[in-house]
Amino acid sequence: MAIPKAMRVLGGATFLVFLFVLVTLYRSDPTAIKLPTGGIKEGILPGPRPQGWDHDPQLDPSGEAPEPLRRVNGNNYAPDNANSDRINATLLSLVRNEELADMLQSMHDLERTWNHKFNYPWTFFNDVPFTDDFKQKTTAATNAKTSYHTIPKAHWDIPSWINKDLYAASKKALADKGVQYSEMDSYHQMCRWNSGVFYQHDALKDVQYYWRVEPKVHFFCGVDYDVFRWMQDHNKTYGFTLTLLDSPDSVKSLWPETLKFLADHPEHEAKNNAKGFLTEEKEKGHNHITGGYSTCHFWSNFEIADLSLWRSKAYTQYFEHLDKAGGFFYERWGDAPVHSVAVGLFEDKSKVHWFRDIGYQHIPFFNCPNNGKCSGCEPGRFTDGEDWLNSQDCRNVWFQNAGMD
Ligand SMILES: Nc1nc2c(ncn2[C@@H]2O[C@H](COP(=O)(O)OP(=O)(O)OP(=O)(O)O)[C@@H](O)[C@H]2O)c(=O)[nH]1
Ligand SMILES: [Mg+2]
Repeated sequence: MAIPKAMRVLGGATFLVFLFVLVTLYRSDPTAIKLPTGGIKEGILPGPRPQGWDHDPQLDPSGEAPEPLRRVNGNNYAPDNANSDRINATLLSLVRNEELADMLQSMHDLERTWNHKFNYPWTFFNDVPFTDDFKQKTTAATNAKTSYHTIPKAHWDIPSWINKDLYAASKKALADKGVQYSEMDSYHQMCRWNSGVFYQHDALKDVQYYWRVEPKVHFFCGVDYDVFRWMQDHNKTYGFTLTLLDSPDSVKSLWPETLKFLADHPEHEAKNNAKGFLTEEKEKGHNHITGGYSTCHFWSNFEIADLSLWRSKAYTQYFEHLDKAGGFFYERWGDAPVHSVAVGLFEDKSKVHWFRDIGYQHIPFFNCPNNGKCSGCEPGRFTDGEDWLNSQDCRNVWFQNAGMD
């Protein structure tokens, strides 16, 4: 039976529309996620959501970071390949001998999800020598090279210009205000070392990129591209997974000191900076205590960065200024707010990247993508702690100021 012409035309047009929709869907970039907007929908996840979000962006299906992506091909990333495609980069851990079991747990997760493919070396630091047991067991946990370094006293000790009486009085005052770890000398020393000293160690003098890994963290998602090469190929200098609020009392004078530094060195402020991330009031009252700092910071227990950032003139002078001001001891400045303020001011914000595809947990917060390569975490769950912890999420402030790249 012959089909009438009108029907044939209609059928052809329907087919063309169908083809167009199919091609559009196929070509759309799954990583180009829009910032969720709208009112808070009850019952999606517990706890208060960041202002302006109706759901966590990690609930949206996501894929890998944008091309180009360097992948394993034959033996190009084999551990003993002297001409491998690895670049000058390392996994880096400051850790105590007593944290061996927790370190092995972090290593197993990162090796399983990523590093058994790419075999980047592990570089371990400690303020005392590593035990043989620590060395043997961590070496056995990877096929990649491992190296172990004791931090020189000059890098770790409390600097000579710190006034001991003032420091003792400050520790007590901060502890009375409930600032966590403020009475532990080692915590202050660790924060100072992670802020501006670690890259001065000889072991890192020829290294360009590092991925900081703490004991007792989790990685949930298979990642099939060379993350360091990705940073280099995409002109990124700083990568993060989570951003949070900090205790304002721990950084009371960080922003005022930063403003003093900027007044002397206006040339260091980047044109396309992310100052709004640092100054928008996210939590009522914080900016009043801190003299204008939101306390939003990249949570630096996860940090993938280019060491040229910290070796730059801007950061070298900035760290020197902060170190002399003494707030690593008279307050409890963390390396997270110090690095974040520097990145937010001195770096072009387009060089900062949110690794949405790296599933990560440091108690009590998660970065958990909605992605078939992840297991062991719940997409879009920000914390498994108490509900109020959801309000500590600063990602929306970053996304609003710099986008989701
Ligand atoms: N060798 C050594 N490592 C330290 C010292 N203090 C801290 N670290 C390491 O520095 C990193 C950060 O210390 P944490 O105690 O985890 O600090 P935090 O992440 O702010 O605190 P938590 O929320 O309790 O994990 C970890 O990798 C520790 O193993 C120290 O005195 N010596
Ligand atoms: Mg920790």
